[in-house]
Amino acid sequence: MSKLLTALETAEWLKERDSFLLITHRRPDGDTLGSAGALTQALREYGKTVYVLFNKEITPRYSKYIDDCIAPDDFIPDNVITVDIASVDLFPDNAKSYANNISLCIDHHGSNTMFASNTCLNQERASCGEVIYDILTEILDYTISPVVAERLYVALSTDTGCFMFGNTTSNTLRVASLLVDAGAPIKTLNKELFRTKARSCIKLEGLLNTGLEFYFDGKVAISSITKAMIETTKATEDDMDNIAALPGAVEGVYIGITIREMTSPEDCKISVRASAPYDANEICSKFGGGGHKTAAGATVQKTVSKIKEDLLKVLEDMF
Ligand SMILES: [Mn+2]
Repeated sequence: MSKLLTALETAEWLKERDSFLLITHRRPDGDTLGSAGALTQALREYGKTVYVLFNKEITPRYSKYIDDCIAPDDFIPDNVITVDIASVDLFPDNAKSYANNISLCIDHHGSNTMFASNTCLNQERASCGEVIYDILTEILDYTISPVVAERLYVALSTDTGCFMFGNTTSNTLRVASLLVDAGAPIKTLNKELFRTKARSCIKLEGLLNTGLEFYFDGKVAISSITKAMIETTKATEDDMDNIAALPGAVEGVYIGITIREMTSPEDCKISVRASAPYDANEICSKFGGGGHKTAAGATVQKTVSKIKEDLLKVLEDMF
């Protein structure tokens, strides 16, 4: 059984201990990396030894927020902490050996499986970065530095689509404004993260826009990304960072679904974005995945066309 800790108890827990290794999730996003980079920096400023386990899927977009945190190969931690990870299935391969030995899990996913000895979970928070913020502000003799503010802003802003997704709360905006006061350079960050796209990204989006399929009176849009499309456009992981939001951006669409071929035609990732009354987590749980009401995902060992068939059957029951 995992022990649930409040933000205050987590702050105390961290103060009493030292020598931490942080783990980020597979296909790391701005939230897991920004959270890990911020917590590492803050605890180092507080005098602790902290590193982040190397994650081979870190993309150039986020590397600058995490590069100075990466653990040397010979680092043996006393405490292993996960950030923004709902279950051990989301561990990168090189983190699997720690799976039964996680001292603390810091997360905001309602689907968290309580795999750690201690868990600081707040599913009211839009991002793990906000949970980290809650914890850091409970360390009374610590003040958030500009570097920590910048990294937390990366976490908050990316998990909320620059504060535009339905998960954004007054708390998200309040914390963001406090991060601006603490020195987060929002002009640069917003331009880099939300108003700049590589040419390869624009090309892939062009293909996906053309290929969009609509169902149930246009309430559902499905986008399929094949390996061939990725190869012809030379799209990178970075380019596809926010691609799951694309079908949901069409007028009248309540459920936007992206099916992407991963390592082989029979290895696909489904990403679902939904707005009320529909529930993305409910849809993805039918495929062994999960997440939030507004955004969820699953990995399925079937072809794109078979998954589409299965999805339409699940959706039929909802419409
Ligand atoms: Mn997150």
